[in-house]
Amino acid sequence: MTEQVYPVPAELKRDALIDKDRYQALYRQSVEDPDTFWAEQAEEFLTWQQKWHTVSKSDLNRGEVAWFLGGKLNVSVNCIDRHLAKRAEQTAIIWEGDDPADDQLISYQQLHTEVCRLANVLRERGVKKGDRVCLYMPMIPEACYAMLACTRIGAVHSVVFGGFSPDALKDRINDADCQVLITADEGLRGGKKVPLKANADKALANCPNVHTCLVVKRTGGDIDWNGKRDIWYRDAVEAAPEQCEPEWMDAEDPLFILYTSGSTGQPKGVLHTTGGYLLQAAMTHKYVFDYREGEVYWCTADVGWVTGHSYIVYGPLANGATSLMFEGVPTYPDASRCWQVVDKHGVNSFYTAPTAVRALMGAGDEFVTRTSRKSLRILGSVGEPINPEAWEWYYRVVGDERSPIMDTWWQTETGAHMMTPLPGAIDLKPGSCTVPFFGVQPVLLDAEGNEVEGAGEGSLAIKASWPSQLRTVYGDHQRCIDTYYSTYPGYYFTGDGARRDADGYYWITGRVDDVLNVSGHRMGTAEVESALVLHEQVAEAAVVGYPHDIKGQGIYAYVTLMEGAEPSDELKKALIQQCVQEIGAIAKPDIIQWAPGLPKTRSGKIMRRILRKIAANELDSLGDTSTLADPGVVDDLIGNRVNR
Ligand code: 6R9
Repeated sequence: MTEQVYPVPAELKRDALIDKDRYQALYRQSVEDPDTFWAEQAEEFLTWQQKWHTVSKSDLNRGEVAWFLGGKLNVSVNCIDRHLAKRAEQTAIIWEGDDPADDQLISYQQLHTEVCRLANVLRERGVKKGDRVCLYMPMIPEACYAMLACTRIGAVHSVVFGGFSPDALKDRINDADCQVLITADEGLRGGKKVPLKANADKALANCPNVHTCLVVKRTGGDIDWNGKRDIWYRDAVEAAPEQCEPEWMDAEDPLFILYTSGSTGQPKGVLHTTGGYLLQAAMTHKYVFDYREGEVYWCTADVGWVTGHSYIVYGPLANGATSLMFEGVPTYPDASRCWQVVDKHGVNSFYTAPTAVRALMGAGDEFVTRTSRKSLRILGSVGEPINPEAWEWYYRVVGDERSPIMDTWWQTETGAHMMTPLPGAIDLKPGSCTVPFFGVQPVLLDAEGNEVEGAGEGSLAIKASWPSQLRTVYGDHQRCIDTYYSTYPGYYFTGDGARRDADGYYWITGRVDDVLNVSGHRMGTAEVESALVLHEQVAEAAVVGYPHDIKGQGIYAYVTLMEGAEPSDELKKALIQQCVQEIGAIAKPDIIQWAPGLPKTRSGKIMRRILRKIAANELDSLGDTSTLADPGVVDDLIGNRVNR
């Protein structure tokens, strides 16, 4: 890792919203007197219908967290209505379609009408405060309308990424007991169609409680229709009134559920609530991107992930910003697309994932340098550690050495940025997410659970509650406690490891649990393993990550076949298909190695450490293998490694 320092550019030092002194003063206040600090921010950033009586109340030992108790507000009012007096005609959403000729500008006034009408449709279909609504959507404005329409009437949305399979969708719908699904006929990405309605039909065959499926016509492709359940989105919305009274929500009423992967079993429904989440999403959006009125801001994430929730929809719109939403992929029609979009719409901040940066870097500088990009002011990175080489390229070639890179570390569970530079305040080191945001108190814990002082390395935990913290795992608070609060009592445990240098900068070293990060998508090794063992010829499977040039991590699967089953290329294909079917294309193993045996301890536990080393080709650091039940399997696995 390089330790080169990139100081704050002079211009930003002068006029960024937060400079170094202000960062230090505010940070100090935020940890010494958090209630006063957050109360001031909550007044500044949000519009409340009724003020809170208690700023915060938390007990991390029991995973109990609450902010702004007694306060009442509505998210759609904060993201739309309150901006209308000043910016009814300002663009709220710039939609850029998959096809470069396809785009649309949606003003705050139009957004208001769309959201209110859809909210009325949902109410008419019987959706009430607290009910769950599932969204399985392409990246089209209706995804945004649907999220906000839920918030208008106090319904809890659960967005399922459009790349997930029918099975994965079914599990998520049933776990949250959603009774309404909003989807589209087909999605469009990189010129290819995604059969969303067909997938939804398969899922809904096993979701008996879903009575309504609203369908947006995106491509006009052929789809099946269930007259008792399916309704065309446009028809319904056009017949609905344009005004809709907002439901005033308690600050602690649920806002959304978002499923994410952990180290064991089924994905967890991370639950966020209303006031604290919106506050931290808005505040981080403004300060991390140094957002100024009238600017165009673009986050390339999908709304199916938390980054899309907080930084396409809620943070930017709460700030009255112009948020760009992109339907396509960075390499279609070619690797110049992002920079063409930047020039076309005059984008000022651009926020993406390292995997996209690496893929574009691989395509060559020419795709970038043939565009102007002079509107760009701030760059961002999220989802996984950014390797210094990709960082330098992003900074030098994309940003012309003008735009600082905000490497933002956070999680679905944290709701908003937790460690990140601020453009005018924090000098950068490539590969480091630098320092904590206001109110965030990171600690590194050693194997005994003691806090590491000064420079050092350990498990990354957070010592005090922050407003956008997850409140529970939907329907299973014990699982929330077990996952996040019992490893190190009194702390929130992130699942990441990190190093802190002598300047107090943090460097995320990756997950310390069995969670993979493939192209910035989180996936449990256990999920992929369960998909593999569903195949009748598979006896056992062990999945690990290995370093991958573009994706960050690739999926390496060791598969033990049933007695009598023969390894073959067809079987490999069938196993890959099995993962696509059970989870989605993001879960395709990159490498499958046939493993007659797996390295196990005498108590039968698979020693993943060894499998990770073999997959990474790090054979001199296998460590002690003598405690294995059968040390011989290691030689076999090494001998039959798959070349790449
Ligand atoms: C926002 C998001 C969370 C996990 C997290 C960590 C990794 C995210 C990172 C990063 C290093 C960054 N991660 N941002 N690692 N540097 N800037 O990605 O949420 O999908 O829940 O993933 O991603 O391992 O624990 P989520």
